[in-house]
Amino acid sequence: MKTLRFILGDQLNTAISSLQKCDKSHDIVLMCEVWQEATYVKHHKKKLALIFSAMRHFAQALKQQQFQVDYITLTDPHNSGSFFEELKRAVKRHKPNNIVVTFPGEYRVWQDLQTWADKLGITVEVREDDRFLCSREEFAKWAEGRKQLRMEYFYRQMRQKHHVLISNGKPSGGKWNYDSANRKPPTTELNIPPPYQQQADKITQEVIKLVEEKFSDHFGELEPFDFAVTREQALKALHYFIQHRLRYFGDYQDAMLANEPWMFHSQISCYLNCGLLVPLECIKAAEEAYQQKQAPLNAVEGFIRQILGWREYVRGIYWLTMPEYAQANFLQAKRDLPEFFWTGDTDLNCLRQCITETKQNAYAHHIQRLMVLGNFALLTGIDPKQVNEWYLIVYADAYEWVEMPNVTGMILFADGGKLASKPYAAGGAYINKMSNYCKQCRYKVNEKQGEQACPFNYLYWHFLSKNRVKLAKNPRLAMMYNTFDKMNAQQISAINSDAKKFLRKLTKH
Ligand code: FAD
Ligand code: DLZ
Ligand code: SF4
Repeated sequence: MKTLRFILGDQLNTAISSLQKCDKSHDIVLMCEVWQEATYVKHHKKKLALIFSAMRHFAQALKQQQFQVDYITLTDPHNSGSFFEELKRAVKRHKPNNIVVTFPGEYRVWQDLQTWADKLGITVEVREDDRFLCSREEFAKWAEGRKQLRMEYFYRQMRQKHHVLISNGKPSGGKWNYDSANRKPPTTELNIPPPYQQQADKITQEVIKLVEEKFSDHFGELEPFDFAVTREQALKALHYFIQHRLRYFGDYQDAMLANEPWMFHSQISCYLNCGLLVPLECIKAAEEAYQQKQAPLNAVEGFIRQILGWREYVRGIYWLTMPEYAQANFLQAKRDLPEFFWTGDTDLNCLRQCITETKQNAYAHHIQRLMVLGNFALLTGIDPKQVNEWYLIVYADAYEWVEMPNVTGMILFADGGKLASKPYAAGGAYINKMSNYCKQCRYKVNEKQGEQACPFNYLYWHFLSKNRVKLAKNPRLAMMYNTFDKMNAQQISAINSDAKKFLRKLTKH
């Protein structure tokens, strides 16, 4: 019996289900760099370098463990450019009895995969994606019959199931969620440790050259490239975070400072999402730090909630709602994405800062993605398809299963409230409170009207007013609509005229 085990580029872990019970003397592990995956959107150059380098290092590690690996590079003259065609060629070469693959991360690959068995005339066994703690079936069962799906209740169930931060059957410290303790504004005196950096070895240098040559028209800066590319390095990055940053993760989770792209965040999403790390080891490492009194509960719970709660929850929502989710546009947003999302060339300093860092690092932390970039896309009514594509391109951790619920559900409220109970809309005051961006901006955050006024201020009220029919019934927005209704005619007319002027210019960009 000979099995062909197909490992996709985001399944880079020897514990992955498709490698279980591998017969090293007969089975072949297939991995392939394919043009279709590298270009279905024009991924950030750093993301391409990360995936190709991590794939090549993983193949090398498998070979060292005596797996028989068939690795197809992008420049292999026979490379056909797609998963299916490469699989077909591999079947011809190896004549396996069957194929084993782990369930893929994206719907488009799943659709394709379902045709492989018939087209090849060979059994394709699809195994559970064990890079996650909650299976699609388990999530669907949890969601069944619920009027509303809310992350908080899902998260509590996951805490109990995996016995994380639970003592005597109760949540550690007495509360499930310490989010309210995690909103400290930043100060410039913060002593933020430098990020984890990994020097590029020979394999990575080759990949950097490849990306430079073949993908020069893709978004973003390729160098300096200092990502971890092996499991050992990714574990080092995780432990570096636990040791140096976790203790302040909670306090400054929502804070933003110019030229401090990482603040106290972990930078592990790109490793988790390509399989170099698995969620439970990250959660357990943080829990251990709490038990050893190396980090306070608000930090540890906050970090664990992101992985055990949000990460699993958004994946659950994705598989529960696809393919319809990809079409969602509850607010009928239609505006084209402004050109400056690609260049950073805008005089709104908060946007310029976040886009420039995104270009440099293929990274922005959560609040930058949510409350600056996302908030702007929401308030200006940008087409969800274009916003989704942008987020999928620009971040090294972006795969549709995680990117889409965050964009369609969390920032754009395009799913009508399936994922979030209200739109995350905010005026300039929020950005000013949580960052130092406004100090360097040509706009004045405290001004509400006119040429100098911060655009977020009037865009916020314009958004609420424009979408009144769809949003006014939301109890969490009642207070804001009350405030709006107390404004006088002059104020409302100024909001409309400033917003219209700004939006007209934005469209012309
Ligand atoms: P930390 O802040 O240190 O958090 C720890 C971990 O928690 C992350 O590594 C990540 O795995 C997980 N996590 C945190 N928030 C979320 C979330 N909302 N959804 C899922 N996982 C979460 N995350 C991605 O991994 N890929 C994406 O493509 C992606 N797109 C996003 C788009 C938008 C509009 C928004 C608002 C958020 C998006 N996120 C995405 C979630 C989050 O911003 C990133 O996971 C986080 O910024 C990664 O940086 P970090 O590893 O330093 O995270
Ligand atoms: C993201 C990515 C890229 C850029 N390239 C490849 C590749 O060449 N070969 C591969 O196996 N996987 C790649 N990936 C990851 C896949 O896109 C990912 O496995 C699917 O999106 C399913 O989640
Ligand atoms: Fe952004 Fe407004 Fe602050 Fe300028 S003033 S940085 S546009 S929030």
